[in-house]
Amino acid sequence: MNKYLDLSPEVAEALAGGKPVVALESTIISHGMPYPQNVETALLVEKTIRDGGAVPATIAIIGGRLKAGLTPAEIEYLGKKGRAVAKASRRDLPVLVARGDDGATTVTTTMIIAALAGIKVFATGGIGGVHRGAETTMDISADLEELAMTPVMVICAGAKSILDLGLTLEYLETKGVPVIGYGTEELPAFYTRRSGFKVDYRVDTPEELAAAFRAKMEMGLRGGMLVTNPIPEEYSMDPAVINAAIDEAVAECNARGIKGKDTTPFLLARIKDITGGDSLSANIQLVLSNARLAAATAAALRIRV
Ligand code: PSU
Ligand code: MN
Repeated sequence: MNKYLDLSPEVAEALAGGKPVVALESTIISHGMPYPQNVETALLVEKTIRDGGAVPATIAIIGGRLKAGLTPAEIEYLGKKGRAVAKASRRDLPVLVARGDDGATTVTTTMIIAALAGIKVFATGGIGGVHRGAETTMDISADLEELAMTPVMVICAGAKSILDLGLTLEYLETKGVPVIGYGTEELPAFYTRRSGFKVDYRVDTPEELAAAFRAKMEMGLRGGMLVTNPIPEEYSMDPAVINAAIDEAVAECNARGIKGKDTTPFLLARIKDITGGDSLSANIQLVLSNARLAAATAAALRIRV
């Protein structure tokens, strides 16, 4: 095992016994939601995965150690510290680890640590992508490069239209990342089920997701797979309301000159404030829905289909 990696006893036992395991990220806890809803949601997501017959492995960097599987006290610690925890992407790992610091893992670093641990399925809310205006800012999330190179299936609810969804899909196509719609032909836009953009393939069962991912691995094709699972209808938001909030948040971000790694956390927090918390409850529900699908898919991946 990698000398920088610590598996919790529960995760170590599950992996050794070939039980299904689902990775979870921690930036969604520290930077993606306010305290205490972030901690409540993280624990509820873990419970949902256990109820689905899999073992949750929440991933973070604590005291310079790469952790797969956190205790409730560690989740509380990250949630309370919130945005004071470093948001750790690929480029941040060397210094954070060498210094013995804490880091909240993004989709990128959660994929890296999941792969080191041997975990194949990862559930989250939304991924990073190509930002609006990237043709001048060059702000493209490292999440897309990680999907191109690291063998983990990421189950999300699509991407928020804080991003340029069309360019994000073009980038993923160039990098050879399959974009699958779960039960849909259309890329979901996180808070809403529709975006106007098509996914590469529609898949309707966890078994089909597992079979496609297994085929990719067995052919030796580098990289992961992106599964986009639309928010359950009953929790989806009014597109006019959410898109107005997103446009306002993006305009404010540009006006304030916010850049780099601060952009996404700023936008997420502003959208939540502008929508008066409605977006937070939609966010929580879509993460739970992704956790259910991930547990079923991790289970299907163990069985030959
Ligand atoms: N998008 C969301 N919610 C999130 C994130 C993105 O809708 O919580 C977080 C994830 O951790 C993702 C990261 O990997 O932000 C992307 O940050 P950036 O855009 O700086 O790459
Ligand atoms: Mn960026």
